Amino acid sequence: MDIASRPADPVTNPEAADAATPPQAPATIRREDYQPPAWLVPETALHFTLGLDRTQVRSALQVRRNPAGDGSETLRLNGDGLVPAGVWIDGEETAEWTIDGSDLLLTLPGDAHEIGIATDIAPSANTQLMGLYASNGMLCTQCEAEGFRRITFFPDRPDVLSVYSVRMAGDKAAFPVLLSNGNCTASGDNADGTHWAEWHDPWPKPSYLFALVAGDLVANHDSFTTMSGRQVDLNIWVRDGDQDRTHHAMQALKDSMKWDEEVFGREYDLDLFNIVAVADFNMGAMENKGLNVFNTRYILADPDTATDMDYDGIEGVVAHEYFHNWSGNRVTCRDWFQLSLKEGFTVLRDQLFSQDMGSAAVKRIEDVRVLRAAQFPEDSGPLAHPIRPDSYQEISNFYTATVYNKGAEVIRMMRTMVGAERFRKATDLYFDRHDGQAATCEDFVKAIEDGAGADLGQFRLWYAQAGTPRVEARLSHADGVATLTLRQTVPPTPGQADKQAMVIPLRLALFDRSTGQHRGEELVILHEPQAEFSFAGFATRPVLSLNRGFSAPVAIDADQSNADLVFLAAHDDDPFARYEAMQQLVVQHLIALVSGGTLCAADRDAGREAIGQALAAVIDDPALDDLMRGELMILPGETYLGEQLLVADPAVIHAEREGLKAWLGAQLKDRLVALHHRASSVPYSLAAAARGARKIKTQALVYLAAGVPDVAAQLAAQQFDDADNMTDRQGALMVLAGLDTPLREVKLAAFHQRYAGNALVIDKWFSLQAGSLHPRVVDHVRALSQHPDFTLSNPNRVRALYMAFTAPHAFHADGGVGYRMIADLILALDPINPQTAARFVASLGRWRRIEPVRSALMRAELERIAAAPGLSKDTFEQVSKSLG
Ligand code: 0A1
Ligand code: ZN
Repeated sequence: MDIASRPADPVTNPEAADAATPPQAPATIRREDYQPPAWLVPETALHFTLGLDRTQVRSALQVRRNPAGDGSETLRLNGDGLVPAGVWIDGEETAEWTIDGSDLLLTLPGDAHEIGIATDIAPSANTQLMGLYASNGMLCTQCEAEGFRRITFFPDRPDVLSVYSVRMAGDKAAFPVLLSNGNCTASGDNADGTHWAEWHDPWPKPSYLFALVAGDLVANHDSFTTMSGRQVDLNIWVRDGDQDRTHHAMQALKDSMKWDEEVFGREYDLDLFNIVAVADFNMGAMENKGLNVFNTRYILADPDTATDMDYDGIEGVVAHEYFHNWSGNRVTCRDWFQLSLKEGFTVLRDQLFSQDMGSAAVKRIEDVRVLRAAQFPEDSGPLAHPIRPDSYQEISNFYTATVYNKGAEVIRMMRTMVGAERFRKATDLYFDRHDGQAATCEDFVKAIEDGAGADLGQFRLWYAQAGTPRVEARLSHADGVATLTLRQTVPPTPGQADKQAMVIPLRLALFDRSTGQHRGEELVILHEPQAEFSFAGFATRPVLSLNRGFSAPVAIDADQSNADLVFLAAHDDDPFARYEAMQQLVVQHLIALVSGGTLCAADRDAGREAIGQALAAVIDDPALDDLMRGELMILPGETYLGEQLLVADPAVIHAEREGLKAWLGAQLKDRLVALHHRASSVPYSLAAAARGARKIKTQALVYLAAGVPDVAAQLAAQQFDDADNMTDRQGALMVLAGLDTPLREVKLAAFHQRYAGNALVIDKWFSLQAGSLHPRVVDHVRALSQHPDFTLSNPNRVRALYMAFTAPHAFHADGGVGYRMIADLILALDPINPQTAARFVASLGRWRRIEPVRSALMRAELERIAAAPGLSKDTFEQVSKSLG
C-alpha cells in the first residue's frame, strides 16, 4: 500500500479531529471502489442555536442498517474540522466513539438506532465558504459537494437520502428571516429577543442539498400556478435596497417553471420556492431543495448596473438551478463520479431554454465559444478527465467545463441522433424510472436507449474517454459524385494512452457554388476510425458545410480554401456554420503566420484581404440581425488560436491577432464608424434589436481601437458619456482601458466614483483593467491588489481581478512576472479559500504547450507552489497533476 492510499490510524482523542489538516498526498478516491452505504438515514432532525461567531448544532439521525450494504456494525459519520461535544445512542449519552481521520465511528449492535450528536461551529471563522458561514452579517450554507460534514457528523454522500426537519433559533434583530428547505411548519418569538422557526422538507434528499439561511433580508414575492393548478409562492430574498434589481431573475424563474412543464413535462413539487442572494459565494449558485442560494451576480440586475451579458447569465443560471429540481434533486447522483448525470443534463436543459427565450442561433454560437475557450484547453492539458471521471482527490476540482459543458454536448449528441421527440420519450422514462433514486450515468444512457429505441453501446465511450476527438475531412469529386472521407483520432490524455474510435454525429450540407443552395441537410455518423460517404448528382465540386450546429464537440480539420470559407461565411443557411467559416478563415490565416512558416508579405496581404472582404460583407449584409452580426464580427480568441498549435508562443499570437485587428480597423474605418453611428441611434430596451445594436457598437469600437486609436478614444468617450445603460458604459470603458489616452484615467475614475459601494459593478471596474489590452496591465494589477476595495475574502473580487488577468496577453508578459503574480495569489489564497485558489492552477498548468522560455518559468512557479508546506487537498491535486 502506498502512502497516498493508507488510511490514517483511528484515534479516540477528540482533539485529533481538529488537528487533522490534509496530508500532503491526499488519498485517491476511485469510481471502481464504490460500495453501497452500510447504514441509511431515513430521517434527520437538526436543531440550530444560531450565532455568527458560534452556532450550536444538535442532530438526531434515525439510522437503519442497509440490506444492500456489507452488514458492518460500524457507522461512519463524516466530519471535517468538527469535534463532537456529545454523542448519544438511543437517548443515552455514550463515550464509545472513535475518530478516524476526520470521521466519527460508532459501533451499533442492532439494525435501527437513533443517533444524537452535538457540535459547535464558528461561521465567522469559516473563510472557505463551505458548510455554515457568515456573509455580511447573515448566515448561510453551502453543502455541495462535501460541506455538510463541516456542520455536523453525517454519512455525507449523495446516495444517503433523508427526510429533514429543522428547528432554528436566533436573535430576532440580527436574523429576522429564518429559512430552510421545504415548508415552514411553525415559528414563534421568545421573551429574550430571540425567535425560532421549524421547517420540514417532505422530499428525501442527500445532505448536499441541505440549506439554511438566517439574516436581515427582504423579498420580492410572486407566485406561479403549475400545470396541475397548484399555486407556488416564489420569493427572491436580498438585502434591503436591492429588491428592484430582482425583477429579471423573477421573470426568469417563472419562465423556467413554465418551460420545464412544456418541454420536459416537469412540474414543481413544493408550495414554496425560495431564492437567496449572497455576496460571498464560491460558485454561481446552488440548487438546494426549495431554497436555492445564489451568488448576487446571478440575481441582481437593472439597466444601470448590469450588461446584456449579465442579464443572459441571470436567466441561464436561474433556469439551471430551477431545472435541477428534477435533474439533480428528484433524481440525484449515486456518487460524485456521476456528477455529469445532473450537471451535463441540466446544462443542456438550460441551454435549450435560453435558445427558446432569445436567439437560438446566437445562443448556440456562444455556447460553443465557451466550450472552446474553457473545455478544449482542459481536455488537451494535464487536468484532462472524462465527463465521468475515474478518480479524484478533491471532488471540488471536478466542477469543470468538461463535466458541465462537454457533459451537455454529449447528451445533446444523443438528442441529435434520436431526434427531439424520441429524446423527450426517453427523458420521461428516465424520470419515471429513477424518481427518488441516486442514479448513475449508465442509468441515464440506458433510459435513453430504452426510451428512444437506440443502441448507444459504442456511444458510451464519450463517458469514459477524455480528449477532444479530431476529425479530418477531405472532399473529392469525380464523375458527378462527391466523396467525403472522414478520419478520426482521439488524442492521448493522462492515464489514457490509447483510445478507441468514438461515435461522432456530423450534420452536413453540400452547397452548389453557382446557386448558393444545398439540397437538404444530412446526418452522417462516424463510428469507425475512417469512413467514406458518397453523394451523387453533383456536376461540379460542391462546397462542404460540416458539423453544422456544432453537432459533435470535436475539432474539424477540413483543409478548406479561403474561397470556400468566404462562400460559406456569406451563404451558409446554418448560422453556426456561417460563424464557423468566418472563424476558420481567420484561424487559418493567423496560424499560418504564427507557425513561423512560409508566408510571404503577399500571402499575408491576400489573407487579410479575404478576411477584410468577409468582414465588410458581414457589416453590410441587410439580411443579418445585429445580434448575429455582432457574433460574426468576433475574432477567434488567443487561447483558441494557441490550441491549434502543439507549442504556442503567446506573444507572437497576440501580436499577429492585434496586427490583423488593427489592419481591419484601419481598412474598414468608415464602415465601422458608420456602423457605430447607426447603432448609437437605437434607444435602450431589452428587445433583441436594441441588444444587437449595443453589441455591434462595442464591436466596432474594438476594431477601431486597434486601427485608429485616436478616433476610437473619442468615440468611446462619447459612448461612455452618453450611456444610459451598463452595456454601453462598460463597452466604452473596456476600449478606453486598453488605450494610452488621458481619457482612460478620467473615465475609470468617474466610473469608480459613480458606483462606489456597488460590489458587482466595482468587480467590473477591476476586471476591465486586469483584462485590458494596455501595455502596463501587470503594473495596474499589482496596484489594484493593494486598492482599498480589494480583498482576498470575497471570491467575486478575487476572480474579477485575477481571472481577467490570466487571459493570454498580460499573463504571459516577458520574464514571467504574470506567472509569479498568479502563483503568489494561489499561495496567499489557499489557506483562506482553497476551492477558489485551486481554480487558478490551470492557467499555469498549460506550460507544456507554451514555448520553452515561458514554459520553464511557468513550471518553476508550479514547483514553488508544490513545495509550500500545508497546501490544501484542492491545490495539491491540481498542482501535482499539472507537474506530473
Ligand atoms: N451544483 C451547483 C454548483 C455548485 C457546486 C459546488 C458549490 O460549492 C461551492 C456551489 C455550487 C450548480 O451546478 O449550479
Ligand atoms: Zn448545476
